Amino acid sequence: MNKMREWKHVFKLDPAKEISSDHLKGVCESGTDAIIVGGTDNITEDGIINLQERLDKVSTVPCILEVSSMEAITPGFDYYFIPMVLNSKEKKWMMDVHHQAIKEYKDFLHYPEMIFEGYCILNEDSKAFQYTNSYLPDIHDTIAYAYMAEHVFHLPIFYVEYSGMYGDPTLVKQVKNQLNETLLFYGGGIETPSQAKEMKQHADVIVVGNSIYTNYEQAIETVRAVKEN
Ligand code: 1GP
Repeated sequence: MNKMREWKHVFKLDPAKEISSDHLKGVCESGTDAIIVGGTDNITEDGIINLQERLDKVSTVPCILEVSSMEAITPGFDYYFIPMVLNSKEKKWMMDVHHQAIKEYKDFLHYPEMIFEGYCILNEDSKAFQYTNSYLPDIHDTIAYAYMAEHVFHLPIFYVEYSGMYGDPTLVKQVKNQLNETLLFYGGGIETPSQAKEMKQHADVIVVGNSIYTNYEQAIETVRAVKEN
């Protein structure tokens, strides 16, 4: 997974949302570095398999399943990203669901394909924030979580998640200053090339999700915006 160190841009597709074949092909051929399949609401195995089959036909970049529920894990992805929600108030979302899954499936798991992410969810209105019963950390809390992701848990990814809302670039900058080994992923509210550029100045990888469905042309332009840097 060393290639991940070269990534700049990732699209995140939601299996519960409709996307036309033309747009799906456009996403795959946009020059993005990888495609994550993930979401919080109405995620079903059928929805994931359907999107995976469509991606298989057109994608030449790595396809990743970001696991939000153990019931909806399907084989055949290049990688599996497993969020550990550092700012959840419940240990369940940081550790217990993972513990249960490993207890049950450890003989079937292939570790190099599984990548654990230290998640810090910073948009109180997002589904993920509410679903995982998170609290809103301030900048000092967030920096300390980044420190823990790298130095305590040795996680390959620290994910600043503003899902649905454009976040604070100065926070992202300060978080980046904390990290040397752990990669910084930023996701949330990126709709324009200039927003993509702004966040990419600090984050190693930017993740563009919802705007694929709301403003496709601009979303595609975010790839070139960060690749030009
Ligand atoms: C969501 O971080 C991603 O998990 C991307 O966020 O959908 O707001 O682009 P948006």
